[in-house]
Amino acid sequence: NLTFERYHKIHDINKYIDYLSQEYPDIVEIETIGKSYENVPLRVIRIKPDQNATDVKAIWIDGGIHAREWIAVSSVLYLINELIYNRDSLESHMKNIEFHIIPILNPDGYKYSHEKERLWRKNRNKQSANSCIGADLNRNWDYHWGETGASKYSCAEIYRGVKASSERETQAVVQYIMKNPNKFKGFLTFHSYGQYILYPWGYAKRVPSDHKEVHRVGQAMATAIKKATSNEYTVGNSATLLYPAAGASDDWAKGVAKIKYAYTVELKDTGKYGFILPPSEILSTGKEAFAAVSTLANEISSEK
Ligand code: 0X9
Ligand code: ZN
Repeated sequence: NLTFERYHKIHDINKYIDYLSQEYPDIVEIETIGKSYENVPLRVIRIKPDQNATDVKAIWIDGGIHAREWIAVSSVLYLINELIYNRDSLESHMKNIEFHIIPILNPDGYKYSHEKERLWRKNRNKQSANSCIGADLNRNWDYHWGETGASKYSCAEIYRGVKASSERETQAVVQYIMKNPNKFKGFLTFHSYGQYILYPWGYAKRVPSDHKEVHRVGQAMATAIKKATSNEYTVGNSATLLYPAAGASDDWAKGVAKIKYAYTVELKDTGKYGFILPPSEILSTGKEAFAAVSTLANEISSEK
């Protein structure tokens, strides 16, 4: 089992995931959906719905697309743990939801942030001999790619990559979701920090036509978080609340895969520790992530 008292390296996370799939083969399934630039397998953990569930709907969850945001990884691991071990106490309507979860979408960057540079953000792609390393995986998605808030310079922290979907990590997710886009009703990507629940669009200060419902569900997630830990999360349109940034995964999920409820959740904190959130915050932040996920699952399962 995994402790939530410290941040873990990829090797230990993989052992934990292997253990889960061996111990709970009826509930947990693992699929390798591709490889990172440095050939690390990208593994999706599927948590299956109740055996006799009808009208099954899927939710996508990822963490660790940005290397230094360790709390996103630990929170996704925490919620996997909850979904498996507290299965019996989950609200009944959650039982027709199938979760597709990837705790570390950017394993190369994650490793680098552990071993070399704590505040590394991008992946580790060596674009070419005379360029800087790494593309920002959250500027690489094929929806309004390369517009505002993304850079064409390889040395920039928000480098968009050579073209839309140029990175293997992006490609793996795109391929996986696009095999069956209609079954996904929710998309949650965990980041840090700021305590925000953000929804599209992020490429411009513009909202989709269904933004009222999307906002309401976002607000319900924030209310559940508040109930769980008394922390405040602010809900709103990404470009307006934060800044315009094109090519992020949430915009792709909504714009291309047509997943109605797509959110970026910026976890703790609001700036005191920022990316270097102390391990003592892992458990409570995990609870916040789980509160958000169960609220979204409930909303989605009761929607026609
Ligand atoms: O800039 C980002 O990629 C995200 N913030 S972070 O500090 N974790 O890097 C926010 C992305 C919000 N979504 C869109 N702009 N579409
Ligand atoms: Zn981020």
